[in-house]
Amino acid sequence: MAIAREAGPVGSLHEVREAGLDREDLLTVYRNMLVTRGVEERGHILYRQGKIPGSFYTGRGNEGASVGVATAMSTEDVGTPLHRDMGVHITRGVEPWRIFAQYMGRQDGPTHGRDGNVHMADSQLGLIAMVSHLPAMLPVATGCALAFRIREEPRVAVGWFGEGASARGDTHESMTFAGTRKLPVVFVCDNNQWAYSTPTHLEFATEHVADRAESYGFEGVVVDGTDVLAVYREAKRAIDKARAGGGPTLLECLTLRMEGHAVHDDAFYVPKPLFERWAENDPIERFRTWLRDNAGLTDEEEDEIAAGVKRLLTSALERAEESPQPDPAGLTDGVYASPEDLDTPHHK
Ligand SMILES: Cc1ncc(C[n+]2csc(CCOP(=O)(O)OP(=O)(O)O)c2C)c(N)n1
Ligand SMILES: [Mg+2]
Repeated sequence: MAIAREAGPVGSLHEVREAGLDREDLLTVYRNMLVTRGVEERGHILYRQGKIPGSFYTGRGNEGASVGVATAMSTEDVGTPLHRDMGVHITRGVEPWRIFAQYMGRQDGPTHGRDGNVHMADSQLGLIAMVSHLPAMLPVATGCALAFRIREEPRVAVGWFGEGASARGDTHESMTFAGTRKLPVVFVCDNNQWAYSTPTHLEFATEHVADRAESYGFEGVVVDGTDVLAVYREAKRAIDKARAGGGPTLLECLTLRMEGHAVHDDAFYVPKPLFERWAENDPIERFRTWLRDNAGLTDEEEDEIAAGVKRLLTSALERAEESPQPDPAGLTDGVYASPEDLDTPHHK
């Protein structure tokens, strides 16, 4: 039996306005979702053209969850998005040409060619780059929240993790620590029902990952991750609560990973009917229909937005292709912190 609160869908435009989004914001959310998918689709083509070294990951099916949470964050908040969360980078303002440059290991990617694929983030935009070890970014997000508390800054940290990574000790340690200190952190679980080829019933024995929150002393919420507005509403509540001193929330966004773990994996182990069922809940299609039914989205507006996204991505690809390979002479630049970098302001 579920312990976490199971959040319902968002109904009317009125309800969305109450949650803080006007019509212009809604169109921006829609556009960000299209850009997110477009970046990954074009990235896939680059991969097939042999232009991307290493592997290639996408978050297809997770656009509503990633864009929804990032839309609820304030500029001064920080986040640690993972490999399914391209929508966070896009919503925070990372320009697509820099993402393509990153994919291809070029100088103008956020890591300047030092790391590959989605191991990137722009710290100027409040994002901290992921490392492979999952969920190693949860202690980092929790540490950010502790720093905000010590410095008395009204900021919130958002830490993402997959449902598979919820089995690791770092998840437990982060949540115990954040719960006991009531830190301003929101834990977002991208529950896409698979951890590589392992299904959820072999990952955890509760109904929801968010059911665990109560035992850490904070609220757990499960939301349909294909409903961008419901995700936004729940993320906003959790972030506002954390900022006001109410402590952490564990927000679980339920989706299905609509592709293989990465490009090398054809996901033969996922039952076909499951894909067919979740394809009917495509987050972009779902939101497009909602906008038409509830916010008067017209054919002209839709065409204009789609054409704008197409132009953006085409010019982004051209610009990224012009970005040079990094100079081998500077291989270790920016890889190791200097003593000055480590001398953070609150230690002075
Ligand atoms: C500590 C650790 N063990 C194993 C891996 C290899 N690995 C990378 S992704 C992945 C599956 C993770 O599943 P989940 O947390 O559900 O995230 P998803 O990929 O489904 O978004 C595994 C096992 C890793 N990166 N880190
Ligand atoms: Mg998973």
